[in-house]
Amino acid sequence: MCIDCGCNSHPGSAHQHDQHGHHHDGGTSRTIRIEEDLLAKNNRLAASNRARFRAVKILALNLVSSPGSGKTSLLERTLSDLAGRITFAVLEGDLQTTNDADRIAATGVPVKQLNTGAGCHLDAHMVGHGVEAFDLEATDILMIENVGNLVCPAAFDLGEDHKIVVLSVTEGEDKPLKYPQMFQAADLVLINKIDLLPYLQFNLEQCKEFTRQVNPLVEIIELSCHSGEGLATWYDWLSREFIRKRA
Ligand SMILES: Nc1nc2c(ncn2[C@@H]2O[C@H](COP(=O)(O)OP(=O)(O)O)[C@@H](O)[C@H]2O)c(=O)[nH]1
Ligand SMILES: [Mg+2]
Repeated sequence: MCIDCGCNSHPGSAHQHDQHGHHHDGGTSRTIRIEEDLLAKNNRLAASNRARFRAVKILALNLVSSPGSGKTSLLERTLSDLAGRITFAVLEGDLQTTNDADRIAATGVPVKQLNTGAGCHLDAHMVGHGVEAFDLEATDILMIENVGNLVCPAAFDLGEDHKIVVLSVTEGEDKPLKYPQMFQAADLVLINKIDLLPYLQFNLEQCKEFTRQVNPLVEIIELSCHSGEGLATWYDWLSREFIRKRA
């Protein structure tokens, strides 16, 4: 934990607190050391999660985004539409409440809420314990909905196969440029809420261009959880990655 602000994030030696409105004076080698230890510990636990998921051939996906981009909506749609074809388990990360877990439970899929209190991201330790609630042998895909923000979850490996950014069209097309670490860490970007495009000034092509500027290899799927447009492409991606993992 950072001894200055009590935040569990800010890994690495390039320690900046700008997003919290304060800064370090450069003499905080102890802070940096603690963070390095924390990250190293997280990476060890993530490797252990990954080995566990590999042993039972689970595809593990880490959904990251700003709050409200539609992560839980996407899960609700996906779990219902693919029911009977793919077996899911879901970990729900939020600071407080079991609201999202309750929404997922309504689909009949096993779910566990992880409340981080003041923490701005899930870590590998929480995920390792969280999955103890599930029958992993009977699970095909583990969905992890991370805490909503485009900063901290980028740096914390949970043992997932892929990070997936959900970006909604109401957030503005420049977010990949403003939060490049998150978009660089992702293998897939889902641009959600395209049903709202007629009402917005959102430049979809420019958003995709900005995304590829920071991550040339990333895949991009445009969709709407409400209208259902684009969901078939997302399901194809899921099936492809699941088959790949099983092989
Ligand atoms: N118009 C529209 N609204 C959506 C779509 N997906 C989600 N929403 C709405 O966006 C809000 C936040 O969704 P939620 O799934 O809770 O976002 P999360 O915080 O990322 O989990 C809710 O009011 C949803 O109904 C979509 O495709 N189109
Ligand atoms: Mg949610």
